[in-house]
Amino acid sequence: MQTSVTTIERFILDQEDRYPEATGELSNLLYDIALAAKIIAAAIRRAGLVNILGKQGAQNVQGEDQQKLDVLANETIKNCLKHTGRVCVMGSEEDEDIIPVPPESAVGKYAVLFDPLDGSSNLDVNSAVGTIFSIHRRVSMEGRGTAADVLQPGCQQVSAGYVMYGSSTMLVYTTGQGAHGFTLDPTIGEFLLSHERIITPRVGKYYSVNESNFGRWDRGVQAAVRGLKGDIAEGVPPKNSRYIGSLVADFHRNLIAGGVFLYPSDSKNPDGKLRLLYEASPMAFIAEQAEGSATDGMNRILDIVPDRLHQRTPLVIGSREDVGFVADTIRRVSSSARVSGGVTSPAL
Ligand code: AHM
Ligand code: MG
Repeated sequence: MQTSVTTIERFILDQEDRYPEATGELSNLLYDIALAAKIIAAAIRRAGLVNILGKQGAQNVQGEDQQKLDVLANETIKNCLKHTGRVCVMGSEEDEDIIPVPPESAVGKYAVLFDPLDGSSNLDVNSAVGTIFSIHRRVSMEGRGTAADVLQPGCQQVSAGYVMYGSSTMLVYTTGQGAHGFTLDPTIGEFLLSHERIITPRVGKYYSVNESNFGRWDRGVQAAVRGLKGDIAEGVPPKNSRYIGSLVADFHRNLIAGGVFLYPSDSKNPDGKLRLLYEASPMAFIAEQAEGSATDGMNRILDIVPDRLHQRTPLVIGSREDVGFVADTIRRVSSSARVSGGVTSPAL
């Protein structure tokens, strides 16, 4: 039996000790999120046994069916954060508008954005789902939080992370000092350090994309995906395909094993499908901290200045050289299509 372990609490405190000016508020906020993750993980484990799987009967603001666990996860995170005095405003995939903390609560200095249960269409088939979060320091000067506090570019994040509810529950986070992973030990209810300072391979084994959209992509994206398969002369050595349809699980696998995930725009989703503020940006922060990269095809994801809460973006993320190959191919094919009068979109 191992007697020396590093809990997430101890790890966060050790990191904070390097900053004499730190007040501990961010560390406590990260514990609040870890607590919410444990509650959600427990609910997901029980989901097959009690009748909480399935649709809630409502649609969320994106027009998608809400699953009961989506609702539970969303409420759990809000309840774990709103009375702590550490948060001024929240933004969730499941809520149309920003969520300032209630009037009776103390107002804190952080804005938190989250996708409470990403990939939830996988729940009914017992596959991995996740929670994604992004933390910004408030920029509004007084009162409860405002839209300006959540509408900040990803490069201003003070922390970001995700929780993957898979065969085990893992939490990966960064505060800008590397990306670190913790695995939940269900017997003691603690997240224990299992992946310190994750570095993703520069070139990956896998490419991950929903290829059923192939006919809806522009020629640049089609060429890039053919290139990843090793099907074109200018391509890379052939990669294996892996796609679950759960961003957290697809991203996590590629982060550890190396690979590139892409969700480009297509004729049905001209701005892409994934959300900038609580899906792409936090994952991009983790990817860069692990020496990977993330782009929308033209711009670094972390540089995009948002103008609305549920803004979507094309996303190419993962191993640095693979992301570069995809972006270069799209730009090259798109510009040659423009020269020859072909129709193609400027970004992914
Ligand atoms: P969700 O937040 O409603 O679950 O949607 C986001 C999910 C991502 O996890 C995943 O990468 C993507 O949608 C899969 O989309 P598709 O089924 O079109 O491949
Ligand atoms: Mg999502």
